[in-house]
Amino acid sequence: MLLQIDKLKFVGHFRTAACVQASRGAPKRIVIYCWAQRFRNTLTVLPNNSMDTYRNFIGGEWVESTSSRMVQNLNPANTDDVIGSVRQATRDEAKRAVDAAAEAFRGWRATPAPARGRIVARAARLLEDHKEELAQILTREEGKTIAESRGELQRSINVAEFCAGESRRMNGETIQSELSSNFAYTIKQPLGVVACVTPWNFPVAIPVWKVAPALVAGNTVVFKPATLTPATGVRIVELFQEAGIPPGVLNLIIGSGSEAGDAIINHPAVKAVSFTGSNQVGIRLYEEVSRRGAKVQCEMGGKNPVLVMEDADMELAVESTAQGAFGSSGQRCTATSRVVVVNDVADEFVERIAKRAGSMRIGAGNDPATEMGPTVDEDQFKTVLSYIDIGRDDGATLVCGGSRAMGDGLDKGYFVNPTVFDHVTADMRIAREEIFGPVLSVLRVKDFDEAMQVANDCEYGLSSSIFTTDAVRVFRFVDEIETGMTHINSPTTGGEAHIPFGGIKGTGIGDREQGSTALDFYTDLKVVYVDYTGRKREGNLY
Ligand code: UN1
Repeated sequence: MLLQIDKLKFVGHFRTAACVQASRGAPKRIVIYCWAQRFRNTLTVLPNNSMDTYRNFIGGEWVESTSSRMVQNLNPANTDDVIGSVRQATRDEAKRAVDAAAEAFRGWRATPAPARGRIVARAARLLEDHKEELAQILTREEGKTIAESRGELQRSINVAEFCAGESRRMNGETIQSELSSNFAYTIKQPLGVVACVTPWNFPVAIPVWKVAPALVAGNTVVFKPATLTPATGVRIVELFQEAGIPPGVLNLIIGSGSEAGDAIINHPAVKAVSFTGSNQVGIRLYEEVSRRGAKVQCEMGGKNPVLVMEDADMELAVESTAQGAFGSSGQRCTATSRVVVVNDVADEFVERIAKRAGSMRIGAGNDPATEMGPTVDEDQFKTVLSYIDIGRDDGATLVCGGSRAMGDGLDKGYFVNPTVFDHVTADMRIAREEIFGPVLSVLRVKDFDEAMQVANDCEYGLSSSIFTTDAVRVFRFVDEIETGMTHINSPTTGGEAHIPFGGIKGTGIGDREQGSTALDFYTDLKVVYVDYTGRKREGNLY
């Protein structure tokens, strides 16, 4: 990983080489600093034993955890590549982070929103300046392709820019009264300390789309990234620090959900928790946090259907479905996991999607030729393979994939072949449960009505898509599909920074994230009645 020299502090001086100390503490890297008459050059050398041990950021200080519980941060494309190690933060450290955030709240709340927004705008610039560096880290620790990582970085920059702009639009309403010389208005106020608990699959974009609006709204934040992706989490916080976030306003705790996470979400000073992750964790978190009256926003699983009608542009339907199902190795809550296709075109669709899946270039994400990277870790890898077994056992027809991907350079990573099952029925587990891997289920139906019924027969409601050229069907689909977001003739994945994101049914709890709704979750609405008659009220106002 290439480090920039301005991030490092020299501890010696000499013409050819210097030991440097990482600005955040213990010796970590050796930089050889070459100087010659005509040029200056910096090289970064990472000795084998010089892995990062990620630190927590509490009250403006980078502090090493005292915990003895360590986990390694591995490259899922090659587990010999140990990126760093994580000491799982203790309950006490988590509590200290919340206390620091609580202490910083008064000052941050009093900072005008546009001034808060300016810091977030600076963070957006820094994300842009470090886009390639962060994309490389993302690919190395999460596995997605470098093109996907760059896309995620761009989306994060867009979100930060959008939120910075929102700081100048924290407007309320002025409302006419039933009484003369009276009116009412509303103001948006910050909540206090909020916790942002984020998953590994979008380890830059999701933290940014939670932390940026939380800060703009005037809250102080404790951010807990997934322990599988600590390096990106640390880098994001470093950039916000560099952007000028005051001490205590943004804190980082890297640790397990059961210990550090539990301590954060149950701390009485935490007024709101924004969570993205599995239903299993999200529902438990919701029960606990809402019980003590704090706000909760959960963005959870998906089982997103694509409908393919007989009048679809087949090439477009196949390409878009492959993109949605196998992009990010299917590890997106908006990934396509079901195709509901009418019988007339089912054979053709299955043949073409299987061919496309079989031709995908699988490999390490940092190879620009790679189309699909690995699954994120051993657990996820095993889960995906076990769902493939379940599909087979339940009687679905395996059309392609269905196994670990083997071959040159793949044996040290968690690669799964893109998999397509045909003749899946709505009662099968692979049609109902979120797999979070490159596994696509094809469900055949007789017509549009049956397609709608099958598509909606699902506990989740995040995203969906239809491929048709019939405008009547498009609008019936939009009307009837039970998902929070839907796409016409395009993949189920993706979203834009200035557009609300989220699902219904079992997918989402609480306000929508991003876009015009981004600040709703992070603010309380106060209503102010103003009476400027100067007299005792005569009329009846109930
Ligand atoms: C996207 O697919 O556009 O965890 C982003 C997830 C979602 C974010 C996905 N909350 O996959």
